[in-house]
Amino acid sequence: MVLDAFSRAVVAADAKTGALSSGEIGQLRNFIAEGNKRLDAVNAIASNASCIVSDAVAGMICENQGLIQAGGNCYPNRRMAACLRDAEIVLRYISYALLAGDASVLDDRALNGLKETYAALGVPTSSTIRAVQIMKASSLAHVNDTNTEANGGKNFRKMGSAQGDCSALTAEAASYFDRVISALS
Ligand SMILES: CCC1=C(C)/C(=C/C2=NC(=C\c3[nH]c(/C=C4\NC(=O)[C@H](C)[C@H]4CC)c(C)c3CCC(=O)O)/C(CCC(=O)O)=C2C)NC1=O
Repeated sequence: MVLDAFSRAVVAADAKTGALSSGEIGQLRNFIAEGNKRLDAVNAIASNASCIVSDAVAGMICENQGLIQAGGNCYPNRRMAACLRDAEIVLRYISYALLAGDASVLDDRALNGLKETYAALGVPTSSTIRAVQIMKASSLAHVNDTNTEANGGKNFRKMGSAQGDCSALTAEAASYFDRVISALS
């Protein structure tokens, strides 16, 4: 079931057949108070998604060129396209989870069964994890506006979001990338 921070609180309260506690309401109040930050973070990932995805897959291949040679899992073009598509799917579901403040959409719609699918198709785990790690690094840089021209090259783009304490949101976003990595490991 796909949940968000609010429906998750309702399900938890219903499971105890009780009302929402003041602690739970306090967490939701914080979720609302920090809402604009969250939307900025989601936008930082969503509006740079094609750059984040292509950079990560290119980096993964650069480090392991056997992937695009005969016998490699990104060869021929059909598999290269499937790989780019999968990285885009994973990043999109991570952005949904960050919007909802809950990992269930990522778990249910993208990760459920993915490890088994990849094993059946011979998609290499270590390479997939490497691509997710690069997407994590560049996504968090965009969220925090710490990306640099040296790494961005001619596509360099600063979000220019208001500066503030984004440590909790950054940790939460990081946890969704880590969740993908542990689901595939
Ligand atoms: C909405 C959720 C959803 C997910 C998550 C999804 C994943 C997914 N990835 C697939 C294939 C694939 N996935 C890859 C990915 C890669 N190969 C590599 O070497 C890299 C490490 C990696 C990219 C980072 C490749 C190459 C295939 C095709 C494999 C093949 O057909 O031999 C397949 C098999 C069917 C197909 O080819 O379309 C599925 C179901 N599909 C979905 O509908």
